[in-house]
Amino acid sequence: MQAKSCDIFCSVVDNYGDIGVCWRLARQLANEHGLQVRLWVDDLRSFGKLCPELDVELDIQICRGVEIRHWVSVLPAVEPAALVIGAFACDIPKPYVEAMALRQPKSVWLNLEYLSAEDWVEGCHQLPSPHPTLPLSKYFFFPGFTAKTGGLLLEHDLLVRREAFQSDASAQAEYWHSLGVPQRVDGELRVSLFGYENEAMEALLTAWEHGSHLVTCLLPEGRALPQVATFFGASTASAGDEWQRGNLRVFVLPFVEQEQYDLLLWACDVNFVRGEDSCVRAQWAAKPFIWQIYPQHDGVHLEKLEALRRLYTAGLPEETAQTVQKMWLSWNGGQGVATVWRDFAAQRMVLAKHGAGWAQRLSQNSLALNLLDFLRRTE
Ligand code: TRH
Repeated sequence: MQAKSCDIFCSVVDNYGDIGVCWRLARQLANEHGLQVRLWVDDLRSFGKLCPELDVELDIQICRGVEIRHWVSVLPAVEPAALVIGAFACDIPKPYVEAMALRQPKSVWLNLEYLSAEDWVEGCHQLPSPHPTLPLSKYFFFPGFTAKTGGLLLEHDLLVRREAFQSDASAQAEYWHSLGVPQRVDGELRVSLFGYENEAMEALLTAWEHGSHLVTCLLPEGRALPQVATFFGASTASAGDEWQRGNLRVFVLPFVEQEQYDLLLWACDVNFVRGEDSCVRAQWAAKPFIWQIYPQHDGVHLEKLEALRRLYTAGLPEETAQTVQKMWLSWNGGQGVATVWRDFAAQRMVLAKHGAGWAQRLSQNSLALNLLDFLRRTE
């Protein structure tokens, strides 16, 4: 039987989240579900950061079982796929959309939306939007955290691999060795720090410096790096740099290939994450995490932050839930990060246990399976 075809369109707006989600989805549909996937991306350089084997000069290439197309303004005339996914409301070229309507059977057209834990998502998931002139509907597909949403991206064996890694001390030791980071000492806390510029950064680093335990901070190269470098009085900084002040030491890591980033999240005790995709990966890692949400001008991001916080902390003791709330708020433009950090770190065992159950519950709702189910029902 001929494999079902799928076109994913990704326009890179900012950072790595858009391509991060699309690349993950493309690999999963191709490698776990046998679809013939073409991924159209307008910015191959950003993509190349997550997938170093990509040749950014090529307009067409196959990578990890996915056909990657450089999406330039005029699309070549191609047969549209059975399943067409426009990521994050990107504009799919008009001639291609017209061809989708003519296809027999017509293409099933989804707009993959940004992730949000807000209540309204359940009501909007899978709603159709009829095309104004063509006999074709676009459906809104909302990822999410509850059973009535489209679920989350999760590779079929991820939780098993994570558990194996987290219960294997020598695999972890080997991992730290591969990064050139010293092995753990008693009482030390390992923290990964992936974020944007942050007003609370200096206060947090100072709290770590003067804390009672050694904090080893693993910092991927990127937007948070200049602030951390300034804290240590360094005028330039890059992967491989190491700094220490008091009880804080920092190792600057290269931005690694997407699958390798999971290992960092699995190996650390606490993870600072941002945006969308790294936030989900931190939840699969089942370690306490602090989310720096992608900021929006009108402050609506704080409602999204609180929506996930509410869902995630349900079932935790009130004191722990409040600590998570204060920690997330202080890291997203609020105050008092130094004090809250001490409380947060003290609760980390409770949070780690909770995180494992939370990941297990979320894993019941797979975005890729939901997409395929929708395709079967709609075709
Ligand atoms: O890069 P981001 O800030 O992306 C953001 C968000 O997606 C936001 O919702 C969106 O509106 C905005 O872009 C335009 O954060 P995010 O979503 O966590 O994406 C980062 C990706 O980078 C993720 O797929 C993990 C990956 N990554 C690596 O591959 N290697 C690394 O070393 C690190 C640190 C991350």
